[in-house]
Formats: sequence, structure tokens, C-alpha cells
Amino acid sequence: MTTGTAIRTVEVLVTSPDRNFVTLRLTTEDGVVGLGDATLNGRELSVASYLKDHVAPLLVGRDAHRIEDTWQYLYRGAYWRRGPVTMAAIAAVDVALWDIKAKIAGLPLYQLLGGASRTGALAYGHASGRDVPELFDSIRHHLDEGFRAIRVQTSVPGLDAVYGVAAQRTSTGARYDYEPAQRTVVPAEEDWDTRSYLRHVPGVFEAVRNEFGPELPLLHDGHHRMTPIQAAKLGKALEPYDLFWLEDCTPAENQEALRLVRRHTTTPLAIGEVFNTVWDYQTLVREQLIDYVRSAVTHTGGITALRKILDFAAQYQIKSGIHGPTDISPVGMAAALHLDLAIHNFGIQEYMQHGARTNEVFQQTFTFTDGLLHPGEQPGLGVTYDDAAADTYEYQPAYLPVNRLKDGTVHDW
Ligand code: GCO
Ligand code: MG
Repeated sequence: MTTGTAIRTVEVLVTSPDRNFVTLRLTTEDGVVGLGDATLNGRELSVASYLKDHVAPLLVGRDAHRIEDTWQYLYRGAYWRRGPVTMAAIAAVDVALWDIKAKIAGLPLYQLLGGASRTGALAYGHASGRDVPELFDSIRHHLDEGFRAIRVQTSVPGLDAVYGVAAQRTSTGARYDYEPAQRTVVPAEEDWDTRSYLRHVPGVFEAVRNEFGPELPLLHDGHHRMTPIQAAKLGKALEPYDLFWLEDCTPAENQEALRLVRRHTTTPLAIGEVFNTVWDYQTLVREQLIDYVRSAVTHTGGITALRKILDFAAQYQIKSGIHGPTDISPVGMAAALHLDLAIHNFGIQEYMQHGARTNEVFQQTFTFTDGLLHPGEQPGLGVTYDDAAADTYEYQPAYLPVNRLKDGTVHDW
């Protein structure tokens, strides 16, 4: 090892511009800086502690070039494998090391991953409405912004606030917008009724198709709320509207549930934003029960691990649909964009724009042109962290809501 590439400092940075973010910053003896995203929505401080208390001491003095070895060391060396906290921490280290390696090489990271396989990554935006006219306005607004694929979420009559719909009132009276995590000490509660949802959603997609025509790729997120038979029913009901995908139709833990869904519908299925290793995909990929892998770089152990998952999926013609909500920081998004550009089995990239304060903390080089995202040509990830801006935003407790059925039973959110 040349001493210059040994890791000299390990910093865990917590900031809360528009929301909470945890960032890992590694600096080598030569002064090369690498960033990694360790943000786990609603559990941010546990990853910060994992990194600070248990990982940082292991990194100082290690050769920053040894990415695979460091990954295996942190994964196998912990003995307690997997889980979102561990895998977000490993992801942050992994991405920071890739950032460093690419900077040392003087290349944008995608070049180290094999170079560009396309001119840019097709992105989808989030349109939503409390009723059909509001939804149409939101879709038009996204088309005007340049999006060429749109996720459609809608309110459901009789329910107060539904996941993914902007401008609703939350249980605290605040406006529910693009950011589902609310800055409260105790999670807000929302209400849910799957039968009302199933009755309402197909009509909304019919209206959208009639208004916007057959070409526009449309996506929908079921957000883990259906049983397998309910998901099968929805997939079948949506077939005439030719969805790009139906996401997270059932809770993700039970991979076998997808067999039942698959038997009944040709609506493409996407799953995996809450997964954290390749093992969560074993049955889904081998039995070809899904069409898109939804994992984030940030929650799946980084570029090293997600690349392996996507290569496994590629053998079965399953494509990527990397998770990109606002709770993935610009560092995690940049990592996703480099991967999107390089892999062969790219499908689509989720793109929820960050707010102005976040963009002030994280200076970025990505571009969004004609519906396509591109990570830019700066060596490394193309993101720098502005300490002065970040330090003005202290961590604030914020949680995703909890769902209850009408009779008070807790339901998947
Ligand atoms: C999506 C996701 C997110 C999650 C969020 C939880 O498809 O973008 O479902 O909106 O709810 O990432 O932290
Ligand atoms: Mg989702």
C-alpha cells in the first residue's frame, strides 16, 4: 500500500436541511475525500452511532483502495449480518471508497464501473392529486418539468391522508407534501382501507390513460398494503392501462407471496426498497416473480453489493429501478446515477427532487435533460459537502407515519 491512500480521518456528519441526512466522509493521507450516504429514514441516529462507535475505529489506517476487502470485512466481520442499520453503514463506507478511487483515477465513477451504456437514465417523477383534476395538473406540471415517465398516486374517498399524495392534511393538521417523514417526536397516524383503495384506483388510471394517451409510462406504488390475492386483483384490474410497474404490492418479507400475484396478472412488478441484501431477492429473481429491483444503493450495502444483485437479476431479464426518494441524500442519488449509466440491465430511475436547502448543503454536478438524468463528468461521485451550510441545520426527530385500519388495527404503511 502506498501510505498516501490510507484512510486518515472518518467523519460522520448529521444535518437536517429539508430533512435529516447522515453522511460519511473519509479522507486519505493524501487528502482525497470520499462521501457516502448513510441515511435511514426515521432511524438516522442509529446508523450514525454504528458508524461512529463501531466502524470508524476499524477504518483509520486501512487502504482506501481495498473496496471489496473492506466490504467483506465489515459484513462478515460484524458476525451479525444484514439488517437496514448495518447495511446502510456498510453502504456509506463502500460509496465513499468508490468516490475516493474514482477521484484518484481522475474519472467520473461510472467509468470505473465499465463506462456509459446509455446517454442518460430515464427518470420518473411523482405526480399525485386529491382528486382527478388535481392529479391531471400534477401530471402536466411534471411533463412540463421534462419528465417522460410518471408515478401516479391518488387520494381515496373516505380516507384522510394516503401515502404519496401531496397537499393532503395530516393528522397533525400540517400539509403532507413530497416528504412523508414528518418532524414529530412520535409518528403521525394515518387511516387505511384496502377495499376502498381497490375500488378507486383502476378508475383513476382509466381517466389518466384517456387524458394522456397510451405512450406515457405510468407507475404506481402499492406501498406494501395488500394481501397477495388483493394485489393479484389490482394487477389484473390495471392491465388495460398498461402500467410500467406496480410497486411493493405486498409486504416484502414474504417472497413466496409473489407467486400468487404473478399467476394472475401480467402487470409488471417492482419490489425491494426495504430489502438490504441479495438474499431478499433469491426466490424473487430465480423464479422470475418480479420485473424490477427497487433497492437503493444506500440501503443495500453500496455500489459493490447492489451491482452484484443487479448482475444476478440480469440473468433473468430483470431490470433496475433504483430507489430515489428524498430520503436518499444527493450522495446516494449520485451513486445510483453512476450505476444506472454503467449497467446493462437499467430499467428506470426514481427521481424526487430535493429542496433548495438540501442542494445548498450538497453541491452536485448531475443534470436532468429531456427526462434523462446524468451524473456529470467530475472525477468521483460529483458531490461536495458544504460544512458551513450543513452546520446551520441541526438534527430534528422525524418519523414516517403509522397506518391504522378503521377499527384501530395497525396496518402496513
Ligand atoms: C418510494 C418509496 C418512498 C418511501 C420512503 C420511506 O417508492 O419512493 O415508497 O416514498 O416511502 O423512502 O422512507
Ligand atoms: Mg416505494
